Amino acid sequence: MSQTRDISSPEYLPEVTIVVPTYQEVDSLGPLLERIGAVRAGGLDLDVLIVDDDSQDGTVELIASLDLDWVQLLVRTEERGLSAAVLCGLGVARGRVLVVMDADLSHPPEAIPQFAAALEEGADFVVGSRYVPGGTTEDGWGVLRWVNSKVATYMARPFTTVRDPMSGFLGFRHDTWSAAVDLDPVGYKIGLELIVKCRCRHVVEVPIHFSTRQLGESKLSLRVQLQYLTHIVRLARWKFPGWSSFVPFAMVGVSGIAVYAGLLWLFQEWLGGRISEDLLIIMAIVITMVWNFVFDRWLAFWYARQQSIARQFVGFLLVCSIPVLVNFFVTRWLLGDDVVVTPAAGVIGALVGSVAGVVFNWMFVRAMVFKRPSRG
Ligand SMILES: Nc1nc2c(ncn2[C@@H]2O[C@H](COP(=O)(O)OP(=O)(O)OP(=O)(O)O)[C@@H](O)[C@H]2O)c(=O)[nH]1
Ligand SMILES: [Mg+2]
Repeated sequence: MSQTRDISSPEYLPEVTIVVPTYQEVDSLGPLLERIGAVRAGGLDLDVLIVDDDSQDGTVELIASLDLDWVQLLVRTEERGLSAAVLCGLGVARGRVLVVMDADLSHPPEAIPQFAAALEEGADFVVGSRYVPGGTTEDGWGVLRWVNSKVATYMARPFTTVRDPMSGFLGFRHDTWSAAVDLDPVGYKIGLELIVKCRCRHVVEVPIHFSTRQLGESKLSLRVQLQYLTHIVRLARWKFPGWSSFVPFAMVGVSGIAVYAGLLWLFQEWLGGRISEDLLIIMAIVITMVWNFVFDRWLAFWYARQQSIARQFVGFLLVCSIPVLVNFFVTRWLLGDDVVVTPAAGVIGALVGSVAGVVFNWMFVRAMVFKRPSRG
């Protein structure tokens, strides 16, 4: 198979291209390529694309000295970052099947023929998995890392039922990758991004033994882990745009009730008797509206942040004025008739206003104030 082809010819297309992102992995690359070489010798037509972020640790020299015609090194000097390096590699990879794996010998290359077979049998995407029967991790994982991995996995649940969505050992057909839309990975978890954005339905998990890195240093910093949260939020906004907007909207609404009741109470304590009750309620309402506007714009209507804030604010005030009026009169009635005392009056007033307003506000604010920019 691989031996009979002229792999330097531009017409040559390997069956599998393995993309290996590296940053200071010179110690691992030799043993890794040896093991991949054995898989290749076993009959799998493959080439390897190493995407190195200018490690300057002898990687370039090592690859040159090994002189393997099925290994290509791409050095990126402009930027750094795992996901970007992987995307860069995938962009030039030519295999019919694409595999992504770490360089640090955590992922067994011997599993790659199984990846190819699963894709052949109809899988859209293959994940080398620690958490399916037969999959294992090495002893000695600290509790912290284990908890970290579990929490991250649960956070990925709304997007995929894959047991090990954090895995960096991935396989998919070239055409699946070509169909990806809006790829925008931050940080580390390119697998999750690809499963979601390539709209993969049939994901197969191949059990692997995940070895703890023996050589070189981990690049998994706290910053990278925090980026995962940003990534999850972005994915949610992409996959569930309605809910990702409504849930923060409702939460901001609830927070507004607390702010309103608190302000009303505070103003009564400070200013009660010195200014009219109406003015007091109006002050609390205005501040609460500013609060809701700021947080709604930030969290619920993130996509409209490029638009004019002044126009949005005026629109917001107009749309919200109806539930606000309900709020105002209910609070005034409760306070005026001494039916209940603050802060209960504030809470009840705001609750009635909110219930009246939440659906109304949601529909009109979305349609008239924070308009979605058209795609493309
Ligand atoms: N090109 C490139 N590769 C990176 C970058 N950060 C990490 N890598 C590579 O991505 C793979 C995974 O990184 P690791 O540091 O092993 O991350 P991990 O597997 O989550 O953590 P440990 O195994 O504990 O170190 C390795 O092959 C790294 O060399 C980067 O910024 N650029
Ligand atoms: Mg690793």
